[in-house]
Amino acid sequence: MYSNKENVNILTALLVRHGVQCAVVCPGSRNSAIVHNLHECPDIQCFPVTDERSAGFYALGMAQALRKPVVVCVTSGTALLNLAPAVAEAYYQHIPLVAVSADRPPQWIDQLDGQTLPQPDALGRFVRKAVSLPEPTDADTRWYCNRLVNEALIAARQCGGGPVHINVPITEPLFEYTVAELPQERLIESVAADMSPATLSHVTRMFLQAKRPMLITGQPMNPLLDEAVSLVGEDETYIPDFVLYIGGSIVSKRLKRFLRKAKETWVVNATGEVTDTFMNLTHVFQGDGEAVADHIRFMLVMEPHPFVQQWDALLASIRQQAEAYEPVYSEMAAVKYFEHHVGDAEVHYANSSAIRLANIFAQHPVWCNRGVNGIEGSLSTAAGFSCVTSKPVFCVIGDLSFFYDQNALWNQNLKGNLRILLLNNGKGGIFEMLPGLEQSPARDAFVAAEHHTSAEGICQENDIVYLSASDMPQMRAGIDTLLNIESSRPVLLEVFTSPSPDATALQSFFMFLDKKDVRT
Ligand SMILES: Cc1ncc(C[n+]2csc(CCOP(=O)(O)OP(=O)(O)O)c2C)c(N)n1
Ligand SMILES: [Mg+2]
Repeated sequence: MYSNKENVNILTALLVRHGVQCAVVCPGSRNSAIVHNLHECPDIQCFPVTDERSAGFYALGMAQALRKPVVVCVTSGTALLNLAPAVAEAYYQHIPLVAVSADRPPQWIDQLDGQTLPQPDALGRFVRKAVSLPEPTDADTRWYCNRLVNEALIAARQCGGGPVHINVPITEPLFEYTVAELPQERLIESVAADMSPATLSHVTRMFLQAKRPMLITGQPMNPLLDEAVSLVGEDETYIPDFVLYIGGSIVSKRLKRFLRKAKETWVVNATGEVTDTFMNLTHVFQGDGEAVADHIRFMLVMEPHPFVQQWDALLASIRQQAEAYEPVYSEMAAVKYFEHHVGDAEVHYANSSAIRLANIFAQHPVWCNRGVNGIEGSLSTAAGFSCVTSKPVFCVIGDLSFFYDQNALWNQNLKGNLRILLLNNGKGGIFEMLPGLEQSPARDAFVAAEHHTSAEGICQENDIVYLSASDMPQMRAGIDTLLNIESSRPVLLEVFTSPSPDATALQSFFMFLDKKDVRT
């Protein structure tokens, strides 16, 4: 039996019709009618997560894995505000996260009623669309409710996808489950326009005819480009005149500065928005950037371009040097060894040093919350991802990011396919690498939040298999175990390093490259 709240039933029926399969649900009484319905519905699987901030990132990870909209359902009040970080991340990653909040009826807002705040636009600019459903009383309001839900679920998938917010006011009594069937709801379908073949061939021709074209894709990573740009220095022969930028954010500041030297950039993205990252944008095309990139790569195989070849040779040579470089025991040594052995798995990297090291050593696409670069949800995103796949899911993460998001592990749905490589250097090691900051006596204790915490207790509490390593042989053996051990529960390897060898391993790598002068 379903709830007797009509807007909740219309919402549930339309979630099913729009293909939603998974919902992350958070505890609460106001949203219990929605949670009840989602659970009752045979087409939707529910995953409980208590901390809404973590729940939002769980849903983000699931939507990444499934490539479909995923619901996160919260109760009223601050519960909704706790979704903001994940929603902002989803906005910039173009992930169809559907935030569903229960609310009091509008007449009770700002009347000092409990757990109440103005909810309808609370997620502000970080959602593609926000709707607040009526509680239907007649055919007109029923139609309105249906239309609003359709509008929101269409917006979640339009223009490359993005988060939306559906606010659901529910009048008491809340707990009556008397409806046998969900209503037959009208589905409104939206069909996106493709980029025209003429536009595709125009963009491709511009690329191939340019003297020095460069394709920058939207992955969280641009493997080795940071190192390449540092080596190239002022050498004009490497500066592109035409950049084709396929959206997404770029990790390396150095790379961004370098691409600002190009004469012009053309952008292809799903929304058609102006993202003038390199300050030389002249054209924006609305379309599927990855499809354009694939087409250009295909054309380059048939018709190799000397400038692209020059860059490919440089990157291949740096790749060789990266393989040859033997870092001292450090985070870098751990990521290098891990990437050497992980094969083609789903790997989530947290922000800070982890993703920077992935940029050097990973030779496959990786996941990273690079939309807004927050450190707060990486573990939850990987955990959510792991719940909806049977493939192994790895999360490579620094200590501050890990302890911040430890609630991700407080979850009985986790399975043995979640594997965590925790790089514990006792602080935000990244702050060791910011020239000038060492002059501040506040650096270690207050900016980098130095600590002596280990994950062992957290693992014990949450039934996570715990491994640790404090030197090179232990780290290698630990990673071998992390990659291969059979386990029905998640496994975590905590690699203890110190920030100063972590920093020197990276600096020596750049010096090693410089000496080799890998330019051809
Ligand atoms: C929500 C949030 N708060 C603060 C920051 C700023 N910040 C960026 S990196 C970093 C340190 C991360 O430390 P850790 O996870 O230990 O990684 P390490 O730098 O040691 O590799 C911080 C605090 C952020 N990106 N996001
Ligand atoms: Mg750290």
